Amino acid sequence: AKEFGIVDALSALGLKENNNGSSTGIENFATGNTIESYSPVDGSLIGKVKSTSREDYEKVMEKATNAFKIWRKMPAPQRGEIVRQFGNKLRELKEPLGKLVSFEMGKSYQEGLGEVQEMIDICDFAVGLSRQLHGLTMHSERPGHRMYEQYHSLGVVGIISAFNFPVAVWAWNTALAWVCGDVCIWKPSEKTPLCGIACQNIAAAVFKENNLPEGISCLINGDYQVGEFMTQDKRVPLVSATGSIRMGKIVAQAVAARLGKSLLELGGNNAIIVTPDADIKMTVIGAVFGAVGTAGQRCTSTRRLIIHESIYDTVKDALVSAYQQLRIGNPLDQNNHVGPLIDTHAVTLYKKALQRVVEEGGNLIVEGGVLEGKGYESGCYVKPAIAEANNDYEIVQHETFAPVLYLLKYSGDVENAIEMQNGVVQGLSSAIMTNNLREAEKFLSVAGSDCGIANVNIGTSGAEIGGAFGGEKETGGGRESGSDAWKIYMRRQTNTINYTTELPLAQGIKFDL
Ligand code: UN1
Repeated sequence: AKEFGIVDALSALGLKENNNGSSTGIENFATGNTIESYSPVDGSLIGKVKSTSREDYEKVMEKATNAFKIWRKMPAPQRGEIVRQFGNKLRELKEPLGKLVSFEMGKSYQEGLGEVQEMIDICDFAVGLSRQLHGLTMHSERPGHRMYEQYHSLGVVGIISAFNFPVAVWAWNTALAWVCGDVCIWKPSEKTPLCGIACQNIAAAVFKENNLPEGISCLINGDYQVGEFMTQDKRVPLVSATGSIRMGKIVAQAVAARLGKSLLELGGNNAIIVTPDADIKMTVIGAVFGAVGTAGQRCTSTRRLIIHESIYDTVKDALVSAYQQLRIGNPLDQNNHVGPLIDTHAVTLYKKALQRVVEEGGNLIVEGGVLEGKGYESGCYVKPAIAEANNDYEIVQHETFAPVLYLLKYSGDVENAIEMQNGVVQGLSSAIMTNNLREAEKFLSVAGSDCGIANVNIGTSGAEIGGAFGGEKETGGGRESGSDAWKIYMRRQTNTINYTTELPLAQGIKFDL
C-alpha cells in the first residue's frame, strides 16, 4: 500500500483507522456494529467504520430535517456556489480520492480518477443548473388570471449506492439534490464504507467553511437493514437506489407502500451489436473495455456481443488475441488493465457463471480462472473469460458482475440482432457498431433498442454525465445525472393567480350566491 501512496491518500482524506463514521460524519456518535473494510487489491484491512443503529438514525434524521429548513430558503444559485466549492475541493483531492476508490473497490487507478472526474463534472453541471430550475408559464383560459408552475425543494433524499461506483453515483444524486434545495442521507455500500467517509469529510468541510449545517449531507452505514430505515420512513420523500434488480424490487415496494418516490438504477445486460459494416478495430477496443473495464463490475459493462455470422470468426479471433494481451494485477500499477473483483463472494459467482454456461451448452473460447500466487493473495483476481453461447441460456439472461463476455451469432437483417438484444429483462445500455446508416437508424428507431442508453460506434459503458442515465424494464426506469433528471428531486406546483375583482370559474361553470 505504501508503494502506491495509499497511506498518504488516506491521511489527505482525513481517514483514520477507526472511523466512527455514521451520523453527519464529523460528529461521531454511531453506535452500531463495526464494519471492517478490506482491500480486494491485497487483502489488507484498510479501516473500520461503525454502522448506524436505529437510534443513531433518528439523530441523523433530526439533523437532516433541521438543515433542510435552512437550506431550502437559500436561493438556488447560492446553493450552486456551495456545490462549486465542493467541486473545487474534489479537484484538489482528485488523486487521493481516486486512489482510495481504486484501493477499496479494486478498479484501475485510471478508472478511479475517472470516477472522481465524473463527480467534478456533475458539480459543474449542477452549478449551471442552479440558475435553470425552470418551470413553464401557461395562458389561463380566464381573463385577468396568470398561470405558471414552479419547482420547490422536496426534502430529505435517501441515497443507497453500490460498491462499483462508490463515490460518483452519490455525487450524481447529491449535487443535483443540493442545488434543488434538498438535503441527503447517504448509505454507501458496506463494501466501500471508507469512500463514504472520505466524501462526507469533503462535503462537511465545505459546509463548515460556509457556516452551513452539516446535516445538508448525512451519512449512514450498514447493510440493507440500515437502508430499510429510509425506505420505510415517510420523512424521506425520495429514495434513489443503485444496485441489483433483487434489491430494487424490495426498495421499490417498500417506498411505494407509503406512496413515496423511488429512483431506481438497477442491473443491465448490455449488448453490442456488430454488423457486417462494423469497424473491427473500434469494435474490439469498445468490446474489450466494456467487458473487462472495472473487471466487468459496471452496470453498463458489456455482457453480450451479437455478431453477424459473416464476420463472426474475424471478430472472435481478434477478441481472443486482444484478451491474450490483458495484464491482470494490482489496479494501482498502471501497467495493468484488469484489477480484482470486489470480494471472494464475487469470485464464487464468477466461477459459477463459467460452470453454468458450459452446462447449458456454451463453449469457453477464453477460459478464465482464478489467479493465485504472488500479487494475487487477496484471492479476488480472475481472468476475463469469453464464452460462445445462446441468448436464451439462463446464465446469459442473468447479470453476472464479473468479466464474462458472451458471444452470440445472428444472421440476416439487423432486426434479428435487435430482437436478441432486447430479449432480456434488463434495459440499461446498448450499442451498435456499424457504418451503415440504415442499420444505425433502425437501431435507434422506436422499433430499435429498448434500452435507456443506445449508442452508435461507442461501447456500452462510460456514459458522460450530461445525458440522463438509467434504463427501462427491470433496470428500474429511473434517470439520474444530466438532462432534466433534476426534476425528480423537486416537487412541482401549479399556481393560478387572479388579479381581477371577479371570480370566474374554469370550464365556464356558473356558481352565483
Ligand atoms: C454504474 O455502473 O452503476 O456509464 C454506473 C458508465 C459510468 C457509470 C456507470 N459513467 O459506465
